[in-house]
Amino acid sequence: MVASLDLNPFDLAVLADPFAHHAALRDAGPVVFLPSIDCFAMARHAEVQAALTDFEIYVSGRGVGLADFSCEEPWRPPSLLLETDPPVHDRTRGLMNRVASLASLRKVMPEWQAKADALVAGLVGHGSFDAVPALAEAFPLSVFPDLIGLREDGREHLIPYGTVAFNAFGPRNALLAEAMDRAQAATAWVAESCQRENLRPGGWGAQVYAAADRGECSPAEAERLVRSFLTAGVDTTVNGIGTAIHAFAQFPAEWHLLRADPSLLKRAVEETLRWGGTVQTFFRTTSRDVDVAGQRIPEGSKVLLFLAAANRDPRRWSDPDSFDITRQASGHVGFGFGIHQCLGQMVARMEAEAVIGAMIPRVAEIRETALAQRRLNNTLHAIGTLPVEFVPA
Ligand code: 4MI
Repeated sequence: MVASLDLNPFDLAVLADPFAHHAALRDAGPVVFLPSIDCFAMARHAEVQAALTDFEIYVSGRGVGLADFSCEEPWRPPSLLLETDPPVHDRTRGLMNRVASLASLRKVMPEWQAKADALVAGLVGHGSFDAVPALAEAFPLSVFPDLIGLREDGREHLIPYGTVAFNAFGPRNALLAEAMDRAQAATAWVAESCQRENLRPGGWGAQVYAAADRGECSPAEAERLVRSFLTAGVDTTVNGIGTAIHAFAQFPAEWHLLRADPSLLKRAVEETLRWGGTVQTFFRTTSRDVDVAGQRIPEGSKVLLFLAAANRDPRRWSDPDSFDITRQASGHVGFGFGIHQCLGQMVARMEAEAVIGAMIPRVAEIRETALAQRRLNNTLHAIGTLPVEFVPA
């Protein structure tokens, strides 16, 4: 018998403090049933990683949110990466891997670092400010749209669009309804921005259309693949960077350690990915009956994978709730695992390294001047405001 747990992961109180509920989820068993949403769930690192690895049983093509696309209408045409299984997934992913190359990122890194340096320099010693708009949003918005080659006007729509998309993986609750109401103009802007004529030559968007010209996908597929960049690439890094700054504000000893040894930067970024839990959860759907640790999950079940709980599973990590930049955090599932593992992970790491790297020589102390506030979201552990002061070095 699979243990049942009386917990609704999309209750506002749970979304406000998800980590408080993870131990109960992990301790209930390798698999638990959540009657509140009629889904199975896994929250231990070993089982989450195994499910993400087994893409044939735990499929994505029926949606990676609560809705089962085999019987419910998706809120938008499904992603050709995230919500698609092999063989189509492997073709689209291969094409996108070639576009989102490390070589093209290395080329822009000096420019990104200069932008981060200037942004941080302008915030140091100016008293209290909200690090969410001033840094966590400002930096990604200053580099990512240019990388894709988006038009200049309307880039402010990217964040509300992401908010809808990540809420839409959950139930049709008030969070989703409110995000939808706010994002009508954003949805139209994103749709237009994915069209070939609106993408600058040389950007990643134009390169997806170049792949279509070579016959690697159709023009209609190219349009939808560009949409993946716009959906996945902004809200995630905004909240990841916000969470990283918040982590260092809460753990000043780690900030001092990083300043004393900047060679820890990459390790520190990886630890923020493990500890932070920006992407809390994703679903899969079982393509057939499956036994997990002797417990049966029937075909067609939605399985909620708690990535953030896996990343703090004491069965896998020692002292998992402590933010420790010297630990070996690789092996976390913050970017997922297996064939769907984050396509943009190097972009995300490079953005975080640029911002934190800019802060290291300039910011002696990160002081929280008021309590940070969350922006509740069905998928993201999002930060709404982060009032801080950067004490100059
Ligand atoms: C993991 S976040 C994410 C990834 C991909 C897409 C959206 C969100 C997409 O639209 O392909």
